[in-house]
Amino acid sequence: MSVEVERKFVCDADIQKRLEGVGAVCIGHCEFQDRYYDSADFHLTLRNVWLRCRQGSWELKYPTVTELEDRGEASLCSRYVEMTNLPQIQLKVREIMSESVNEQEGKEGGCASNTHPVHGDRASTGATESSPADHAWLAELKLVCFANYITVRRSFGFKEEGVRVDLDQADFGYCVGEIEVIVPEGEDTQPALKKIRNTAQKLGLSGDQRVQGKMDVYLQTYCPEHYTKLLNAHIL
Ligand code: V4E
Repeated sequence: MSVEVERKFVCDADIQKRLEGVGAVCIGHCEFQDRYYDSADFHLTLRNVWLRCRQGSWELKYPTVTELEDRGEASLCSRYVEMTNLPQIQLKVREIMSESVNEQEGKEGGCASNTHPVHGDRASTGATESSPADHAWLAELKLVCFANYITVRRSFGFKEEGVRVDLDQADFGYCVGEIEVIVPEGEDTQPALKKIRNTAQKLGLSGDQRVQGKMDVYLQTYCPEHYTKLLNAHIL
């Protein structure tokens, strides 16, 4: 497992020029669809746990212990564990879903009682693309797709090893940049935070306010009740 340390930033019209001006090189251009899953009462996301399927590959993200303990730079940088091994993801999700099952029983969900509205007319579970067996665990845990969007991403690399900048354009009309460094789980994240600070400085990113991610804007637009709950819980 690895930890993604990242800082989001507002993308302006000349960001690509500025990136090239500080020696960044375009290392790729891709498009991907993300489907995020949760229970009807948002058991996972209200615990800051994000389960998604990106182009058929599963990922689970949750904050590192340090992220939870030390919110010092949290408004600018975030540190999330990234799990990509499906059996491990299933184990972790089962564990989280089994926590306080009784406590959650009968509570109302943020968007709807048993399904979430999904942007556009795309499949709400994503189950159409794989065999039903692949999705049996989702059905068993009553997990449904609550967010579904496509991102067009341009990625830039620096000579300084390990720093990457992604410029994302989501299909619901939001653009955001991210400076990120991947750190093996358990390693100190301070050097990564420093690299991100240096890169931000070189790019002239002076803002000290937290920048909304794609999910913030998606939920604000398509699932405002749940968005408010996440804001109130200081998850977004
Ligand atoms: C972790 C998280 C969410 C899941 C989406 O994470 P994000 O890194 O924003 O998405 P994306 O598409 O850029 O994925 P990548 O390709 O980098 O893996 S949605 C909300 N969170 C929590 C969160 C937070 N509280 N603060 C910040 C700055 N980011 C994420």
